Amino acid sequence: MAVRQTELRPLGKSVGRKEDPRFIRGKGRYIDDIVLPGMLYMCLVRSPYAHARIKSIDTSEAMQAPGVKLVITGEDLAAMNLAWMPTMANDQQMVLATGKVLYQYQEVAAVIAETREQAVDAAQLVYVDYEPLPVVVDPFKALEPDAPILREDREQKSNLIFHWEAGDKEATEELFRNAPVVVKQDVRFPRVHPSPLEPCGCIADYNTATGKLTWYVTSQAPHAHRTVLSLVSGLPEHQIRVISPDVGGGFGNKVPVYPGYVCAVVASLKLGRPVKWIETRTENTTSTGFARDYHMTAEIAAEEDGRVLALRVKTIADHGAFDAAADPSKFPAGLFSIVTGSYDFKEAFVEVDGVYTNKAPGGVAYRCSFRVTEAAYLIERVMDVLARRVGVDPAELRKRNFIRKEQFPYKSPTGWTYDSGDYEKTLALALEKIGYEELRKEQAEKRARGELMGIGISTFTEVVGAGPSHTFDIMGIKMFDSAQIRVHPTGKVIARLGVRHQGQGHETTFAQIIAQELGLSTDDVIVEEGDTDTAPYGLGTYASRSTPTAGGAAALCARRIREKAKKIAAHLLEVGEEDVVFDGVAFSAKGLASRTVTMKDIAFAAYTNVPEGMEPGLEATYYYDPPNLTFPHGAYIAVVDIDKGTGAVKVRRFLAVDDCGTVINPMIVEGQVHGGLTEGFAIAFMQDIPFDEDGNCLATNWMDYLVPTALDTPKWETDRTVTPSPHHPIGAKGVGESPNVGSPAAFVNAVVDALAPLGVEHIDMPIYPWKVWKILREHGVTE
Ligand code: MCN
Ligand code: CUN
Repeated sequence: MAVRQTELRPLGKSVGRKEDPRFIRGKGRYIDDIVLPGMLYMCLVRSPYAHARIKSIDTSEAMQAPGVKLVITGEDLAAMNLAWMPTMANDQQMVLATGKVLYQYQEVAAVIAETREQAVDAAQLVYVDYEPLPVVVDPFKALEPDAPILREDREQKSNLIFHWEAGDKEATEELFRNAPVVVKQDVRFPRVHPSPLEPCGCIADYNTATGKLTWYVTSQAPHAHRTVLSLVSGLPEHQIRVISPDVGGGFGNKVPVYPGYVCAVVASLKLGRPVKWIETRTENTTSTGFARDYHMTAEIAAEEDGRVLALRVKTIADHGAFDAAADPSKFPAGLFSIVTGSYDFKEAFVEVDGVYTNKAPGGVAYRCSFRVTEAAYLIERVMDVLARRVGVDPAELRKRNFIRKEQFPYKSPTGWTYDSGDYEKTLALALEKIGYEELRKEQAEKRARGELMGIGISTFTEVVGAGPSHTFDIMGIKMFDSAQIRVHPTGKVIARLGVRHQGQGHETTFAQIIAQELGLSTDDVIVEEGDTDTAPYGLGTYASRSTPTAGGAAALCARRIREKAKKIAAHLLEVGEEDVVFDGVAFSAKGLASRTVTMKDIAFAAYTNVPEGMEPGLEATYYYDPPNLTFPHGAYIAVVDIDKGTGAVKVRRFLAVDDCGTVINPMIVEGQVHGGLTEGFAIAFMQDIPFDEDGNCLATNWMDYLVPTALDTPKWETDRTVTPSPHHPIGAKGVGESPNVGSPAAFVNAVVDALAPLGVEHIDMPIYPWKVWKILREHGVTE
């Protein structure tokens, strides 16, 4: 149950969410709630073809339509040198198509009118003459020598974007040559989409008198967006104010800069009026940052008893028409090389080839921690393949191979330094709590009766919290984060952070950290994010980085305030600074517990009665560059029953034991886990964005692209272990993505386990009932 916001020492307590009253009462302020005087609306014209030459565009009829103020084409943007924009992955992307289109639903023209309806109607009157070109949908075919080269703007000899590798190839091969056991498995992580309830959108408001552009935008990274917009448009950065209001779910979808944003800005600059653009669901699903689409092959070399020696992974990554993946610059495949997971491999070698195809760009989104989701799914799936091959129980096999507690900080064969972990403890708790042995007995009895029951385990390791800035940057912008705290004379606090939450509860959890450090309650602290004119510079909220980075900044910033507070306390208590002690609630004179002052007394004195020579006021800013990433982990167990008649899989139980170090708010962490598990469940069983041969997108709305309802969703059981991060100021690790990273493998492992008696070794996601039904019939199983 939630704890009151007025409690002191709130860290680690389930304080009720400060943001909820406004959301529950419909008082949230999302982009589409904002209506400015004189505002115009924009609608985009999109390509029906996946690959086609643009012969001509006729905008004359649209220009004549009622209410229309402006129609923009790629040629218009080219005249302003804005037809292309840089992507976060060192590629460039068309804002509006010039010459040709490269994917279905690509942006071709923008129509701006007095009302949304007028803009939508007039967009139908933009006539584009296309000459269809051969389409490349399959990334393997895209790499064949006779494949058409898609990107004429780059000097490409093939559709390969990058080849990237990690680990020691020679040493890995050597271990494979002599290994008693080798298993190999092809694993596909389908193309999926974060699909937040609120699609993307913005309002660009250019003031012709002041030259200032206010840009309201659904943004997970407002400061980074401001810098990029300044660099692309040439507008001075202090004349751009980015406001990311309440965000109705991000899940990575709101990290990139989209063509619609740029068009709205151009339109406002040209017309001197505010221009609003809000996507439809179909536009969101078909054209904005998709996720995954990894075709992976993993091989494990092991001893007869299942102890692992080496891992070899080859991956084809389908990036679509532009490489717009939001990865740190030095990591074109994100942090995928964490693929050795929780296991003590001696060597590993990982290769990823990024490929262009005629699909929408994107690549990293949907609770992914920069491709860790793919990595965790792969290793957890293949560990099960190995377990089956060597005939060892999958829980036992994992225990045999875990990196042991004493090995931390652990250096992985692909170069990561894991900060801390206790994998055995977490798995032991999960096995105990779910009643693993009992379940295996039940399964044996059911198998004897011909019933299909499966148990799936995933003991994943996550890696979150980029910085440190020496290794991580996005487009050259170093990855650290920030907090600024101002204590008012009455002891009330406003804190501003460089990140931007989208539902994660920062207004509560970061208030808890600050209140804890200052001897206040959560109620005393307002946390504000998302306005670049007021918040200190930060890189934003994604990759579960907020707690590891801005959370650290908040704690250290509060400690900076406490340092000054201590000096003022000494002055008020009339003792030396070294004689002042802080017990989490009040400051007192050593040995004189009756003489105390609180932060409220100190705050008032900071503005009215500071010691001589001291600067008045009580505020601080802290830019925190973490020394390392944090490595949360978890042990997840799924129990499924399969209906032989329909192929339907019922998830009977699901237990998630997470370890994200020190927990700031257990209720919020549990909520994060529930949400992420529901997404992992959807990915495992119902989500996919397929294309036909002509590049037509076959999942364009929520009738085809499924989002689970409360009725579909299993009941989640959760628990936790706590292994603090040794380098984080309060020992916390991120958690937002863990459940999505860790759960798909548990679901799939459970289904494969249920079908193992039939000789099934792997099924690719999504596991639709028809897929299972087909497998059952192929193996002669009837009702
Ligand atoms: N927390 C905590 N104790 C910890 C770790 C985290 O109490 N040891 C709290 C944090 O303080 C924060 C929340 O849990 O309130 C999530 O924290 P963190 O793991 O740091 O992740 P971020 O805040 O950086 O959120 C990003 C993460 C990502 S990348 C996606 S995608 C995602 C997710 O969060 N998108 C979400 N959860 C989401 N939840 C909602 N409601 N909406 C989204 O769009
Ligand atoms: Cu990759 S989805 Mo989250 O990092 O915003």
